[in-house]
Amino acid sequence: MKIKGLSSLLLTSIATSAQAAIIASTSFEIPTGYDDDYRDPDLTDHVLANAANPESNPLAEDSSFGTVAFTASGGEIGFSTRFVPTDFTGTNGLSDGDEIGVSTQADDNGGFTDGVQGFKMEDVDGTLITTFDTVDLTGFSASYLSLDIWVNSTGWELENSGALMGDALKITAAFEDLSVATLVDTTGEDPDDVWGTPGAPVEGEWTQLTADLSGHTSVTLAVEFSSNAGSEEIYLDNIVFSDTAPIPEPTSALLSLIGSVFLIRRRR
Ligand SMILES: [Ca+2]
Ligand SMILES: [Ca+2]
Ligand SMILES: [Ca+2]
Repeated sequence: MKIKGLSSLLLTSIATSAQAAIIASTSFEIPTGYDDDYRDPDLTDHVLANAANPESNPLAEDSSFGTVAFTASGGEIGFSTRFVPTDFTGTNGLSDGDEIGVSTQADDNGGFTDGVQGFKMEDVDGTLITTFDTVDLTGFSASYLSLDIWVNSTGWELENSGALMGDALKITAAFEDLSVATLVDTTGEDPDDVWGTPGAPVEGEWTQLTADLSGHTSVTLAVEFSSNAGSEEIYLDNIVFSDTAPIPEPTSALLSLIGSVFLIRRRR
């Protein structure tokens, strides 16, 4: 698999047309959302199954709730989630109860940017990879991705426990020719140093991320997250594939351009 250079995807202009056509989207409003722990004793590399299991023993804390897979429905695209162990998985993984999947939890993120649900990952003790349905871009002369992301303001580690793999967030777009564009990769860096401008941290608030997908006939979005603490959490919401470039809010400044990716401060 070759890695496509971001320079080939430069966004050259921001259209002002109001006639945007939505090609595909999800706001995570259709799947069942939870504000609860998901538990899975399987520490091996595997695709996760949805859970809606009340405690069998109140003392055992063995309840498990989570929508980590979804078949496209109600106008929202589907997704699946895979757990991959890392050198800091130990005996934990998702067995210790982690809030992952479609979430109704709005107390720490100040509410979602669209509707009342989003998608959460935290305390994975390994790597979670959520892959969305491949979107057919055939017939669209231009196409763009927009997604909203909230990353907690916490002590993201470049190395966990000294010499173990660091916390990392990667967002990628895979195309019909098997090329892959990396939209965000915090490996070896603090999220505040990857996003935004110096002195303008983006942790602890919603950020809109957009990318130009024009010229491609299909795209598969994936979000990959490695972390090992409850405070290391992210939320996603309002993922939209459109034929028209997203228009920044009037008060928003263009904070940075990383290849094809605009990062726009979102003001709620
Ligand atoms: Ca939503
Ligand atoms: Ca865990
Ligand atoms: Ca960590």
